[in-house]
Amino acid sequence: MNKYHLHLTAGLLALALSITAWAQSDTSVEVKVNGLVCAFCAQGITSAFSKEPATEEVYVSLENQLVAIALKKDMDMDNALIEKTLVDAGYDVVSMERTNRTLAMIKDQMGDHGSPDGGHQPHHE
Ligand SMILES: [Cu+2]
Repeated sequence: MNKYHLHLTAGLLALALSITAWAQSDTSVEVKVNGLVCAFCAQGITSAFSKEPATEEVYVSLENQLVAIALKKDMDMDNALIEKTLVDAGYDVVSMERTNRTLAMIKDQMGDHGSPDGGHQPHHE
């Protein structure tokens, strides 16, 4: 009887934990952009998003033309605001995806080996 009760408690706890995880807001927003060329692009985008209160961390992959924004816990950022920030900075938004992946997971998947050097075109005024 005692043993059975323990198992039931563990089961309920697992269920409660999975519901909590499901109810959580998105972890990151991954945005594919056009026009990312050099490290200055990455810096500009990083600082633009760093001004937003919901931003935890920003990761820019030049190789993959990807901007990933990690959101603070229980905070969110409008898709429209993300798009506007990028468009205002001079980049086109190709696609936007909300995921539960952390920036570390995204970085791992990108397999970026440092930022590409040279080839810096004068696209900044
Ligand atoms: Cu640039």
